[in-house]
Amino acid sequence: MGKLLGKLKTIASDVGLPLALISGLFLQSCSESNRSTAKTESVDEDVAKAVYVAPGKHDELYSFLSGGFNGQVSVYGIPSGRLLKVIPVFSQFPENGYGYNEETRPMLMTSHGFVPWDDLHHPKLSRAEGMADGRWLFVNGNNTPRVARIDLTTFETVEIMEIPNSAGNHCSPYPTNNNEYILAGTRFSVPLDLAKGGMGDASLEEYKDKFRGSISFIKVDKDKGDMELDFQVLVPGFDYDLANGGKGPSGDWVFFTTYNTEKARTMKELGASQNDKDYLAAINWKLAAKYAAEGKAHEMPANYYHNKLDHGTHKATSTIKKKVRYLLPEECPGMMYLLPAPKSPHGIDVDPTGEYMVVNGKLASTLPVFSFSKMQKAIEDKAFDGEVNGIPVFKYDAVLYGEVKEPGLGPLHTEFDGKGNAYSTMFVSSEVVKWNVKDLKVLDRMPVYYSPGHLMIPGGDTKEPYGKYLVVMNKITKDRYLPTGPELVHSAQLIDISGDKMRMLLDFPTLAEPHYAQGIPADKVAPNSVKFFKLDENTHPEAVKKEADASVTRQGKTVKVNMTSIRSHFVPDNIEGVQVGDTVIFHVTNLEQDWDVPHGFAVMGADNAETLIMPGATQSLRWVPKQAGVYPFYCTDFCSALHQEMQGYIRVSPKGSNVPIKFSSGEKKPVPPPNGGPASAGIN
Ligand SMILES: [Cu+2]
Repeated sequence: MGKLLGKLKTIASDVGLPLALISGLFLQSCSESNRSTAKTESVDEDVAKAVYVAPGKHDELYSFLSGGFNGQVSVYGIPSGRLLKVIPVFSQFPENGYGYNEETRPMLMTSHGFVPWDDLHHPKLSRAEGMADGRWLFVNGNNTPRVARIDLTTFETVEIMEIPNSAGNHCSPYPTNNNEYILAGTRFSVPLDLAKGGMGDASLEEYKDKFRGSISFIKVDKDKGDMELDFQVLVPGFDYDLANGGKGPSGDWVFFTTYNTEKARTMKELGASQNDKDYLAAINWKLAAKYAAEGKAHEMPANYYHNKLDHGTHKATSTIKKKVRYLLPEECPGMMYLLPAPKSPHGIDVDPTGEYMVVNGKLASTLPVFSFSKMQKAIEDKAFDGEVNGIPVFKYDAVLYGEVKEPGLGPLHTEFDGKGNAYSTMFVSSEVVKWNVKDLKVLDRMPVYYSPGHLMIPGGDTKEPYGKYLVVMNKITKDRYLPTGPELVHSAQLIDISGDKMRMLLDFPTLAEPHYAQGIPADKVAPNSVKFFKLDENTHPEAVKKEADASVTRQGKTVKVNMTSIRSHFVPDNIEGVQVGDTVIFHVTNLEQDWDVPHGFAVMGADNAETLIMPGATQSLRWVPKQAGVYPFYCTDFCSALHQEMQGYIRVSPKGSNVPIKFSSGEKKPVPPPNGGPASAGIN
């Protein structure tokens, strides 16, 4: 390692650190084959037992991995690494019709129109007293700035809020210890037009004067989880990377890493790596909230969407917000400070005691650990080294607890095991490094495959980590799996951290590119799982609660089909009177009151995805037939032995024809028993 670091430093002094980073990757790929052999030897044979979850048994923990560019969250069982669910958040999802059907399309509305994609980076579990409570999962949309809430009783996205005055909502979403606020910071600074609202038009040459960042304070309803953008803090025009909340003594504070304090606007790769130190920004969120409540906040015009899924109707509605309040740090003394932090920091992680703030500088050779109590003292002593936009900058030594020396190359992110140890990912040297928070000594290293970004210890960002496992999310998987063309699957690795030395347990492939993850013991989530929606609580205006009430009605050029589904038929299943160019809306209510019996609905030629209707719910599919004919529709989700028979026909006649609306579904009579078994009631 010393040799590699020396090599990197030599290159770094000649050609600049960003190039050194790339060189680091090169060195890594050169030594891949050696590394692979060494690693195989160090995996002990009985690790299989540690991850084996027998058929019929459940995993110990849930883990929620961000999907990165697929806009989804994937849920894996730990320790098995089994994929349990994919939750679409910012992406349309053909599997269940999310973002395609009429009920969920409003979820993806933004001030830019319908945006059915995003780059989802960081999941964060809701909290009670600084501990994950398993109620909700908050996630960010990095590209079109949004924050979403997933309800963990249904594993559905129930709320999405667009964030105004933000571009690249990367530094997001971080809950305070009782979800008082979810904090969301901008990645890119942009010119803000405070008079007209939103992004202004400015020359890029004016970056240094006109561009600003924003940190959004989103209030969360204690009982229902509903979000509301309370106010923003307009911060200097840097780039904001990650955030983390304090705990215990530092519980009133949130910390944000910044890069590009140079305010470079071009070739940022080089331009944003000139300063020896960037900043860790510290905001006292309680004081900010107090300032906002006491009238220090200004108001500016805004235009952003807030989309919510109603529990009873299972329908989303969009509200457009036209104002946002903001605070200026220069007007709010004591609210915000800057700590000098080595070059381009990524992760900021506060240890379980709330005293130590670890900053992972991607281009730094040491890992600085700041002290919260020293920071408090430095405020008292006014140990400042100038200011930026009226925000005091601390003297480095006044707030530094110490540095971990030669931790590895390219430190990215740190989590804690609750036993006084920290674990950091080293992107360039592809390893996880364990070190002691008190004496800052490196205790152990584990090579991983390859280029790890974030790692996750379940509860590792809370005040009491569940320090048994560590999941590391790797960016590159060369040679770990069967090749699949130019692109290989991304990968997570599960490491046992219960002993003194780390033990590699398992590789498991992941969907898209996970950035961060959260983990929680299964017993905090599983008991609250919804098994089906109660039909009598379904308040969807188009719901049909019994087959006798099914109907087909025409209103002008729209034909509304209010249909039911139950194993193994639709009512009605014969429909006539539709014409080419009509808009047909199928409102399908699933009458089942049983766990795990959704029915799907798809019709030939529809340019939309199917919709998958959960038991007790109503979902709607819009279809515009373009040619005359008789079109089959059917259930897409296997539901019973007679699933193939769960189908119907809809007749489409030429425009202007005089075929009247007609619908039926036959009469009930016994279904002939298979092999002479007992008959059951059915329809033919
Ligand atoms: Cu079915």
